[in-house]
Amino acid sequence: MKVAVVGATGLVGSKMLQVLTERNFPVTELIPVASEKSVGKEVTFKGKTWKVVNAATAIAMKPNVAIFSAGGGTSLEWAPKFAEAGITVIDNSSAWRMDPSKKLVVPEVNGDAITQDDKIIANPNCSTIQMVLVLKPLHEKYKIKRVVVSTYQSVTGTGVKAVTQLMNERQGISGEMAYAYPIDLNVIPQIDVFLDNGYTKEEMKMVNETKKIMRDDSILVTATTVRIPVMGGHSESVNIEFENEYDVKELRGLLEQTPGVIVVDDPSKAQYPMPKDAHDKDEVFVGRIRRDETQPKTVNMWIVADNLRKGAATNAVQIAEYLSGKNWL
Ligand code: 2RA
Repeated sequence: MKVAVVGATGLVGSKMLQVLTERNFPVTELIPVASEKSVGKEVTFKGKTWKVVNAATAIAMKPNVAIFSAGGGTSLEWAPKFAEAGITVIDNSSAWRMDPSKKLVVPEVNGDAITQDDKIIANPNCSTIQMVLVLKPLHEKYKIKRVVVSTYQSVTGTGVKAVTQLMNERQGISGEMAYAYPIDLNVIPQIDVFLDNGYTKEEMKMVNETKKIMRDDSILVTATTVRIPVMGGHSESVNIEFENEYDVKELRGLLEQTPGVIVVDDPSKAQYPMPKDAHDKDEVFVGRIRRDETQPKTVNMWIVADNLRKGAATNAVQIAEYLSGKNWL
């Protein structure tokens, strides 16, 4: 299969190449795509080097699938051109996520929503993906009324520039800033821009994308998203109120049986998920599962995942695997 990776030289793009290799996706030809300033550079994949091309050249090379991770502007401009040429696009930007004519997919949750006619498929936001994977079995069993989530997000979610800012600060080097404030020894309660309602775009992504992926607008979500000086993954403190009564042991058992979810939850041994353990793993880790004693039918938990993997590259490659399994590529 010919696979184009648009934004191949970025953080998520490089992770995409790693995940395609690890999961043995049947790539016979890689088409790395990047902006004009990277055209002609070489990318190593499966022991071979592949020349970076621009988007127009990539379309002419007729890949079976194009995985985009190059920002919303590039996706808005180029995804429709790939799709018109009959190339299926899996898009990691926010450009198409809330477009009612596009599917927003976490394969384990709503892979069945995809049809052969879907030519642009949106990959959700990282912080939403790891949360809905855990919410899905709980909603099916207990019906979720309301979710209150606070995130602790890794600098890798911002990109290379933010990782460099953190590393520079650690070494006392002054350099380009990805954030308006220092991130080392700090916490920034702003991810993306503020909207008129006082929430950030990242927070509203968690609200709106959750409803769309779970195919249930009745689920209430309120979010506070925060950047912390961490690299391995995003963490989330999640409070979930159900319509129906639940049992903690049964709920834990449900999550233990959920594909893609690993329960790490043994307070007696100080066992709980942490970004340093989730780093470079494809699964979503959940722990600190405990009853909210202030309110009936409500549970608290802690969810951690590598935002560049299940939160981005792995989920996109899983969508490609789903399409390939159906012979739709
Ligand atoms: C972040 N959610 O962590 C973004 C990345 N898509 O900033």
